[in-house]
Amino acid sequence: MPDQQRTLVIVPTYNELDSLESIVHRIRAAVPAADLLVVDDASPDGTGVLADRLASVDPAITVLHREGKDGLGRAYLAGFDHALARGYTHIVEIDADGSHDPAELPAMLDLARTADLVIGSRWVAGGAVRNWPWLRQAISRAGNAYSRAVLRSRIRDITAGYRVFSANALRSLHLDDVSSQGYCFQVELAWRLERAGRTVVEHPITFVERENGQSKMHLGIVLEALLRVTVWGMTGTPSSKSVR
Ligand SMILES: Nc1nc2c(ncn2[C@@H]2O[C@H](COP(=O)(O)OP(=O)(O)O)[C@@H](O)[C@H]2O)c(=O)[nH]1
Ligand SMILES: [Mg+2]
Repeated sequence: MPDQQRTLVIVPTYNELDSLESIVHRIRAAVPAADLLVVDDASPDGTGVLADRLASVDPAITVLHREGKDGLGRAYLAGFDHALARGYTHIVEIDADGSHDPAELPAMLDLARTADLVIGSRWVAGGAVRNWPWLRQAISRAGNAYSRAVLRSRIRDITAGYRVFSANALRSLHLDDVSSQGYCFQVELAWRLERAGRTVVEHPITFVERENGQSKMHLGIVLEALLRVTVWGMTGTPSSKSVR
């Protein structure tokens, strides 16, 4: 990792008790100079308690406890506020369930030296998915194809949740205006940056389906994305006015 980068890796959690310790150790091993923020939404299974225990023995780890389950987008927005207030230059999004291999992070952070957003992408050459149910693959492929067409985007994996943002790019977005709550949040941020002429690059990854715990994906999340993307495509908003 380049010396001038100060990186915060944000790990959102909701009921990830059986995954958290492993992913935290893998992240720390892959990017030892990076700090790590767990954003837990009061997981009933005690994930937040485990996160506190991990933080108590590693000063690089901090835990943000939120009052209850409030969606992935809002968890990340809280994490971004934390990162930007503390002067990090690069902010990483990564799932807690092991689907995103932290070993890709040095390469992604290297790309982030000259990009505003680096997406760990399943749907570019060299990218892949492993053990993902066909329905999830179909939703992802269809969602990306629809977004590309309706939003006139060039991004192949605009819903991906494995990312590096430059702090400058996040600052340029008016994060208070971000309306999406669920996974559509990922589409909104990437599209706003792309429309503003920011550099968005995709780095091929192999996405591996979780071995422990349950997915939080549900029909409402898909419908939110479908509705919002359709409206954005028709109205042209969220407008580039929202990006400095
Ligand atoms: N803090 C928080 N994390 C969430 C929430 N919803 C999902 N996550 C986390 O977001 C990541 C991706 O969720 P996951 O259920 O694996 O989604 P999938 O990979 O699309 O099936 C995991 O680390 C989850 O624990 C939420 O409402 N709050
Ligand atoms: Mg998952």
